[in-house]
Amino acid sequence: MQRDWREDFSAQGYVICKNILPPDLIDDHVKQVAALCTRYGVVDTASLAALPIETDDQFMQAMLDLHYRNELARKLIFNRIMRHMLSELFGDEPILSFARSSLWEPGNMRAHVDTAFRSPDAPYSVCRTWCALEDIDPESGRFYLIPGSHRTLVPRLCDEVLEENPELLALSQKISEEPASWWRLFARGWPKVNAKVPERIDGNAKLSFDMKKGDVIFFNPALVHGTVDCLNSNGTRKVMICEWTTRAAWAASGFSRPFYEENPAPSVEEDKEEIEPLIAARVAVG
Ligand SMILES: O=C(O)CCC(=O)C(=O)O
Ligand SMILES: [Fe+2]
Repeated sequence: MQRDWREDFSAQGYVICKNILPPDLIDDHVKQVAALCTRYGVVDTASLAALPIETDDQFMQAMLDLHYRNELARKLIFNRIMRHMLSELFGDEPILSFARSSLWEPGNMRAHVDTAFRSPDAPYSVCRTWCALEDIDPESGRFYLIPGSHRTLVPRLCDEVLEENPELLALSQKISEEPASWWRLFARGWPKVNAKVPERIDGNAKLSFDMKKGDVIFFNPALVHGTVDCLNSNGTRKVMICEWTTRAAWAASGFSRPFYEENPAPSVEEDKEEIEPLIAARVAVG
């Protein structure tokens, strides 16, 4: 029998699902993203880097809004396979925390974690998807991750941060009677954990992937990841990044803005027969 992809996700912290986003939808979405970029005068890496900080903030807000509100973008984001896998991971309907696309942004991102003191399990329920919107040119800076680091390195760094910061330790001890404490612990503790990451990783353990248009990496944001240095700053790098959670986790987070979910939500049971064979055929077991 084929291994359950959820076991891989749990042990390695990620799973790659090949070819799940339809190319025609991707093309239409990329056109809309390109039109938005043009409106802000962003036509390549250099013009993106040259945006004044206030314009850059407005540009980012407009980019997030496009993903929240545009029907076409939502069709792409709320892909049935993607939703089904997230439902299975969370044991609950996924909602979108945010999504954004970029066309040029060279990764050049040092090793980091996107979260600490949180996981894909309830009550935190957090997962990210890194979606290739084109065949990614290796020279543009591939995404890499360190398999298993969410289980090995990162819990150790979290323990160190608790030891070094008694106020965070006190927060962590309050979580069982005061569930909202996890959000405070995350907000204050994550930057401290993150600061330790680059010096503590084994650079040889970085694993990067040949990502083709429509492929998606699902990853635990507590897994160490980053981007390989970009060698060609004239190339494109078309990527959509989404963060997912659940309604319950969102409510606990104290975020004031509304969250986004597809409506009506298909039932997981209804989807099961049709979608599970599609997932089994597409998951690349690493
Ligand atoms: O752009 C990249 O490849 C890095 C993305 C990243 O760090 C993330 O999705 O959390
Ligand atoms: Fe990240």
